[in-house]
Amino acid sequence: MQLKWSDVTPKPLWLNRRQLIAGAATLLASPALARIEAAPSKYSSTEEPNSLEDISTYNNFYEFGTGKEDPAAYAGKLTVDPWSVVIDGMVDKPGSYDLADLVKDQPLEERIYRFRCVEAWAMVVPWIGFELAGLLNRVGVQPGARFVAFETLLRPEEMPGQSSPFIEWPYREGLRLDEAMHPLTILATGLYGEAMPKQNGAPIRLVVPWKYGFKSIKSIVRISLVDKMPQTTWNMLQPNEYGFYSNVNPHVDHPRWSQASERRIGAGLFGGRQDTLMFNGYEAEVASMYAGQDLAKDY
Ligand SMILES: Nc1nc2c(c(=O)[nH]1)N[C@H]1C(S)=C(S)[C@@H](COP(=O)(O)O)O[C@H]1N2
Ligand SMILES: [Mo]
Repeated sequence: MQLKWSDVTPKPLWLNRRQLIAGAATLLASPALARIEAAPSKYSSTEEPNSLEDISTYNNFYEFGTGKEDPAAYAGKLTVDPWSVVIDGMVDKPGSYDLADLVKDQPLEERIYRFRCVEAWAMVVPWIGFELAGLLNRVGVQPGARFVAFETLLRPEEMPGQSSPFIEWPYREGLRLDEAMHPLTILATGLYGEAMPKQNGAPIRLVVPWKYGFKSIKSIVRISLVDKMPQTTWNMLQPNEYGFYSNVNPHVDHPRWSQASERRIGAGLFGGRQDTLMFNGYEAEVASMYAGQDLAKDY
């Protein structure tokens, strides 16, 4: 049985969210707002999500510019249908998969996750997605694979930011295999019960809630199972500031600013700074993966 959002959410909250959605609907790229039915997840945070407006107008997506408002302004041009994802490297069933085939049979859930950018702001987002592990199990990970590498679309005609040589395109990211297989790691195809807004990484993006936001790569076109730690965009740019792991850690500062606290976007009058939690609040679930590692060294 598929549960609906309204079956599991107290009504006032639900109405409130629906009103927010109605108010911000014009921000969404897709003209046909077909609601996605997704079961709620036991992994969800109990925090109230940010508004759809906050989530879709304050973004980092350097393919569309470096300003927080650039993605909402310029991502509309991106063609997201058709879309395919190449899965290659150390897998039993490599290939170029049409997005619909890739998502088919993967149990979609709504997962409300805290999201923490390395720039020390945070949001709470109601993602729609499925576990990356489900997909990796379907394509069959071979024994020698130790890492998963991801790449974003390279299409400068539709992504004006890619004409800037500041980043060596395409944007890339990577996870260790155990991180990729962790049940908190999802591929998201929507948020707030709708298809993913383009500025948030349509049609499919990674979400790794215990890591800084830049690990959550958008508009993915390639997933490769590899035996060596892959290169990642921010590490290539500034290795002393952005490591491979990039776990949210209030005790390890960025060289140019503190990571001990964060600003909740849209918190308004009641907001302000709050203390950052170890692993962004997911310590109980993920800390054991890093037992024995010096996280000041493996930042
Ligand atoms: N391809 C791509 N993915 C990306 C980025 C980017 O510039 N390009 N920015 C990252 C950063 S720094 C953050 S904080 C998050 C922002 O996600 P959001 O805009 O959905 O909040 O996306 C990440 N994924
Ligand atoms: Mo970020």
